[in-house]
Amino acid sequence: MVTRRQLLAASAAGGAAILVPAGGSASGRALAALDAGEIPKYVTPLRIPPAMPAVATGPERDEYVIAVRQFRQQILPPSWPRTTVWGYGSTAHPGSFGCPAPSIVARVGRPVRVTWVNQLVDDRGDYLPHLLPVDPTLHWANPAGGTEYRDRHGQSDGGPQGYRGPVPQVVHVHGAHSAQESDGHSEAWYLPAARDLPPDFAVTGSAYREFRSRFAEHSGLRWAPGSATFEYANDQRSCTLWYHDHTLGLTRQNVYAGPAGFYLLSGDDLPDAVLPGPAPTPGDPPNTSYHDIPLMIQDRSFSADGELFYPGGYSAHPDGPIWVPGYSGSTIVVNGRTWPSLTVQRRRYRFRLLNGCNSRFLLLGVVANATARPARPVLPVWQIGSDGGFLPEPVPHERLALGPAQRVDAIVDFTDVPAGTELYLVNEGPDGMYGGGRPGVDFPPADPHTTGQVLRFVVTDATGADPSVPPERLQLPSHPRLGPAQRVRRLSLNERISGGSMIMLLGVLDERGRGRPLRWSDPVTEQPVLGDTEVWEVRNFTRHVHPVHLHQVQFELLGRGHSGSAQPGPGERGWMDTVLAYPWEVTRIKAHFDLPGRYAWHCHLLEHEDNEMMRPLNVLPRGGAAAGDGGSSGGDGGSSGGSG
Ligand SMILES: [Cu+2]
Repeated sequence: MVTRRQLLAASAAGGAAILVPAGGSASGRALAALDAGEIPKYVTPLRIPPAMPAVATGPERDEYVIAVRQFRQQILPPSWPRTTVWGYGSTAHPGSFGCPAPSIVARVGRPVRVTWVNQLVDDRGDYLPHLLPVDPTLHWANPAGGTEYRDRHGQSDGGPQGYRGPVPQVVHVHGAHSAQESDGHSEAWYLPAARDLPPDFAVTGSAYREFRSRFAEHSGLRWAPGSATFEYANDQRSCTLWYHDHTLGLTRQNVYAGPAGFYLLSGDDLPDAVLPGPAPTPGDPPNTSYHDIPLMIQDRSFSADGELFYPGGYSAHPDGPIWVPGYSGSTIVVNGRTWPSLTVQRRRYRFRLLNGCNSRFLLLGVVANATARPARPVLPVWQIGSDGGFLPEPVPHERLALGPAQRVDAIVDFTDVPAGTELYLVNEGPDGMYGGGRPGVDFPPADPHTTGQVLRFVVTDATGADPSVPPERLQLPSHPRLGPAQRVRRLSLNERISGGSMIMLLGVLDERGRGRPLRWSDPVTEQPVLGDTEVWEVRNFTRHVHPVHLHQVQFELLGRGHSGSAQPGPGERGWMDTVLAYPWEVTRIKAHFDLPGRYAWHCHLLEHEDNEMMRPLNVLPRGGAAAGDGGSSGGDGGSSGGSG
């Protein structure tokens, strides 16, 4: 009998894009998918996440208490059903919960302390099960395994929704230079402090207790049950970060259910008014107009009743809900609403673009005709920054590539656009997996009538002068580049059949230059020494583009291409925490590791990350020898180009 896993593996092997049709069937509950083509576009204004209210702003730090809760939000247009989601908000401000959550507004050099509380409980304090089907057979948090079998493969009970127990959570601020105990390690999860936790369940992940002790040691503060307190030093450059869940083997569903927000770090950038502003700040009066706007772009599918749809729950197969190798939603959601509209004045706007999709790649442009393909851009998107801060100089893009988890800090200048004009942010990325190349040539672009559209701009006259500097004349702050590397690591991205599925694995290179795939629990190989700078050469042996993310660091891209020596694109010459590794290429990055302890590096296609495409990254104290395979000592390595 051919299992569904084998079918999925076969279609993955055939390079077919996304494998699972939206909508479901069988197992009694026939649930129609909502037809994305019937959802009216541009009928709701863009929601701009406000600033997260702090509970204290003392002389030493800002303090927040932020919970994740379940609530309903109007994501589809008004008169359509509301959607049950999860999202973050301040426990002191019940009205603050949203998808995306309010943005944490932080200053360089001023620490932020957040107590993150898992409040996925109902009114009586009983735990809420997941909104989406959960595959318990992956290597995942597995609370039902008890302390002995947590953070391991679990067992299926054959139910169509899989694991229905209390849901683990742990928050990672993506791109932050965080101490290990505050990084949101995948095995530092915690269940809600619910009344009815089953007594034999593990209530925390296997790393929680160690990190709780470390945090208590230097702060004197002990984490309460159902929570973790993390501190962010903000000792990095001004940049656009974001926060989201990072639970082992469950990140894809935890993020898809909604909880995510921006973490906007500023302070060492440019004098006021050089860049378009303002952005939301705490206590803004209503109707403040903002010219620095974060845009969290996500794809989601819905059932006919307006609830989130993610595949796996309605399988007729006795295996029950299963992991899928990738999923692209049928609608585009920006800041928590499908296809919103933004009225802009004839002036410059700064947009913090984030691809918050699980596995969809975006190729964005600003056009006058929303459905014409190839898209004909009418305004450049001026990129001024990447994940970790400003570029050396502004870069105009007609078509901007944005992989999952990547951010682009951008300026769009509407000054010369006649009032009354309607423009569109469109997407020519694929509706399935991305292997690189050009839309319309190497792959069909996303459906121009649905996922090929993102946001509408309606241009109006300016109500005041625009003091910001035109992007073509902007001088951006410069930052020193990293010094020479002490070590070169040769790493790999690999495909393997496992349990009937094609899965993706990180790994090292063997002595003959072949990929040697490794899983999350294999012996640690990436162990830089504290204070060292390393070059990582990541060879991609798969047919897919993978967004490779390292925790702790912002790195430099040195080169890519077959030998790793092709120059990075102009938009890739700044600091990054997530880099696109193209098929059959070597992606060469350089990073400086200056915090000791246990971290991770992984693919940020969340379906890949959740099924073993993640590896430990342990920074060893100085004095010990750098350990692990795949490394060679000395210099920037044999490949030419890009000493940085
Ligand atoms: Cu991947």
